[in-house]
Amino acid sequence: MREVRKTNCHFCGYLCAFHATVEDGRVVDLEPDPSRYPYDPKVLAGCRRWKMNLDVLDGDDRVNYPLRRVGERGANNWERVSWDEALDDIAQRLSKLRDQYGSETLASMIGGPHASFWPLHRFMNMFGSPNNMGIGQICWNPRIWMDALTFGWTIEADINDDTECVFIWGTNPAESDNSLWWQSIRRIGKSDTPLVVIDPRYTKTASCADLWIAPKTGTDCALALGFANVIIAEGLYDRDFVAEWCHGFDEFAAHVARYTPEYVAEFCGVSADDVRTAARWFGRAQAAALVSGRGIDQSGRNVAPTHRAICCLRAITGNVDKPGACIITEMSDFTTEVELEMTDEMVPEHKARCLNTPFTPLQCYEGYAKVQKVTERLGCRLPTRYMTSAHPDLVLRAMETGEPYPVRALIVNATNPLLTYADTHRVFNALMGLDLIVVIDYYLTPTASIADFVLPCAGAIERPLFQQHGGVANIAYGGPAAVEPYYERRSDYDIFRALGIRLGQAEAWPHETFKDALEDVLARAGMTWEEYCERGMYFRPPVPFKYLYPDETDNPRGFATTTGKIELASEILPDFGGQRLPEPAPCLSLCSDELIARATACGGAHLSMVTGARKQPYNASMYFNNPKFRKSSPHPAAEISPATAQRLGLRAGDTVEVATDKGSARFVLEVRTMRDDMVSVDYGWWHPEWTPGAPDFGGMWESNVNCLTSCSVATGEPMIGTWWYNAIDCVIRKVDETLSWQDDPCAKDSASADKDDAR
Ligand SMILES: Nc1nc2c(c(=O)[nH]1)N[C@H]1C(S)=C(S)[C@@H](COP(=O)(O)OP(=O)(O)OC[C@H]3O[C@@H](n4cnc5c(=O)[nH]c(N)nc54)[C@H](O)[C@@H]3O)O[C@H]1N2
Ligand SMILES: Nc1nc2c(c(=O)[nH]1)N[C@H]1C(S)=C(S)[C@@H](COP(=O)(O)OP(=O)(O)OC[C@H]3O[C@@H](n4cnc5c(=O)[nH]c(N)nc54)[C@H](O)[C@@H]3O)O[C@H]1N2
Ligand code: SF4
Ligand SMILES: [Mo]
Repeated sequence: MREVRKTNCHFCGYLCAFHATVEDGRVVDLEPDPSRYPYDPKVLAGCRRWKMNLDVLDGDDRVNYPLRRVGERGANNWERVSWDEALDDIAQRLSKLRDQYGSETLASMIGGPHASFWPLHRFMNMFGSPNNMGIGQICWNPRIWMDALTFGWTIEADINDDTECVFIWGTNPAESDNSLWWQSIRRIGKSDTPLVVIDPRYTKTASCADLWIAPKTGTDCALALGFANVIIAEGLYDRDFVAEWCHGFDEFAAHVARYTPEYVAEFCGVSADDVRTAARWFGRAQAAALVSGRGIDQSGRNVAPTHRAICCLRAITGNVDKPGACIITEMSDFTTEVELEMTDEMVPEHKARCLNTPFTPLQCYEGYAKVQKVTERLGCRLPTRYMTSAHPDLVLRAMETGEPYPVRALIVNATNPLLTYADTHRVFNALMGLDLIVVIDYYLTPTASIADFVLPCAGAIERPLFQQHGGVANIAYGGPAAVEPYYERRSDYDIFRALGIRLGQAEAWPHETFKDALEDVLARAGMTWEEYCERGMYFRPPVPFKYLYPDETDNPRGFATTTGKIELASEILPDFGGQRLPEPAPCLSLCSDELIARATACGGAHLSMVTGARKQPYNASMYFNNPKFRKSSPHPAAEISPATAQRLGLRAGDTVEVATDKGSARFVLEVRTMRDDMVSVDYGWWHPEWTPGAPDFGGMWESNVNCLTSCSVATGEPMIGTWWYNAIDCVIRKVDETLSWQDDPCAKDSASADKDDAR
């Protein structure tokens, strides 16, 4: 029987809607669905991924059955087991480890927003472990924390016809965002509205800008304070808004007085005139929007001060909760993330085992509780598990040393930490020493190859999708599964429910299926599952100027901060060891004098490094199994400017080694317009076509930039623990070697072909 069903693509966070033609439970065709959000022919025409859906759905490299390790860890010997056998065995081993070491002996790891993570978080809460690690500290939390502490809640940029100036700061949506949003930036670039792009690399986004400012990496805080200096000195700030709604203006003005355009020009390596021009555009606009990204989020110690400085820039110009600038979001009408994860059910003794205390006083349960008291005045609560997620440095130490208690088991859900977490050598060694590793994934990734169990996950098309912004905005999108999971794959929800029930959590899992659970989530908002699937989303746009709403005494309700105003001078950050007023911090040095001397002695250089700048068609460590992509983008690159290439006698196509004291990796040199004092290095590269496991682990040691990075809590941001993926020093030098990437990716080796049967 042939039937057309609704479904979605999930090869990026945009979740485009599709029509799947289904025959006997199998998808035989997939076409864009123009009737549902977020259909746009331009997006689909520019997207190279969606046509992979059919191949991926039944790809011969997918893991289709639960696998249990046989023999040495990482030896790539597996036995196929039934779900009952796998889950019973995992539950039994977890119970035993819990009896022996306590429930905190179980840790978890997540990655980017590939799956709904609340089922894992619920499982961890019920199990009684605070040790969930993730990408929070370096991808989402810093901005959410600083917005919440400055404005009382988080904000979203609101770019529309009212917008008179746009700053795009440390983000390159041309490569990182397939969506309509990038199209809207492109339109701004073509219009009279001034567009400023702040990025040390001349990106495709920068090429649309009226002004490209290329600061030294990691100096953005000073640049933001420089903009504020000009805006205040030239009287371009919003006097009425500041007088009524900002706390600590005089203190802030005195603080930025020293950040003159000339001082900032020197500090950031930019032109003083450009600082003035950009500041004037921002200050004079009736509504100015600013969007920031990874360039700022992954700058270690600078992350909090830079976000704070940006918050202050918005506030002094009155660009908060204003159409065309940014809008303070609202909590979701549907059941919020914080309720779904059920952190309130975790007993205090278990929360007290959180390793972050006292290392990261904001990113921990105590810090969370203090902030909650403040934001709750206007009814808002952040998702607990993301905002308290455990610091990898501390959990790895507990794995390595048993201090302050042994962490012996790990669940890895939708992430490939051997490629994407900092300090690969350390992660690898810590994981190799564990008693139990369970990986839930589609593929035998390098990380899966060292697991005890690999559990096959159902993907988009095989499971319902409900993407929400961690419960900090009133939006969710997605749709239904078109088919039952192929083979024996299961959704993440089903896996955690089944495991939870085996470990005495039955009461926490009343809904038999993910769809039933989501139906209940939506019921709160008065929407049926059918309506949601019909529309492809739930959305209620936030209204502006909410601080003017009357409170119970008929006065304007203000902002959910300690002072009820936007805090230019923060009254709460010092409680967490933070600064009242934002000040830049020095960047991370990971190179010893000996390393630098060795590199320069053979013609190399000591440069600042940024890692992982987004590029199509890949995503982190994904899609390297697509032969077409590999043909068009065949090798991992290290990019330097033409002047630097000339200075070092390097040419495009040369093999270079990039190193820090942590380790080294090799890349193919590319030359592009960017600052002369830096190198930009790709991340995520491995060979899915190679035999998994030892000795090569999918080729992950060759060009893995995370062999060079560090997650040290001591050198990270002191309140949140954000480590550095950008603005790290490194050395680069030419090596005479051909890299494995020149091999044909379609030529699967025979060893891996043999293993296909087991999957
Ligand atoms: N040096 C450096 N490191 C970085 C970054 C950087 O810029 N530089 N960026 C950081 C950032 S921002 C992020 S978000 C992370 C990304 O890090 P990860 O999320 O670890 O990276 P991915 O390669 O996207 O890994 C996703 C894995 O999940 C699997 N997967 C996909 N969907 C699902 C699903 O629905 N369920 C399950 N169970 N598995 C699924 C995929 O097959 C893949 O193996 O990397 C971080 N690490
Ligand atoms: N193709 C593709 N798309 C992706 C992903 C992917 O892996 N591949 N990953 C997804 C994920 S997990 C995320 S978090 C988003 C990230 O999305 P974005 O935040 O847009 O990340 P990038 O595109 O890398 O842009 C970051 C920019 O910051 C610049 N930068 C680096 N250091 C500094 C600095 O010190 N100051 C300033 N001002 N700029 C700096 C870099 O040169 C780079 O151009 O992308 C998502 N989309
Ligand atoms: S834009 Fe993203 S969700 Fe849409 S089709 Fe492309 S990869 Fe899929
Ligand atoms: Mo991310």
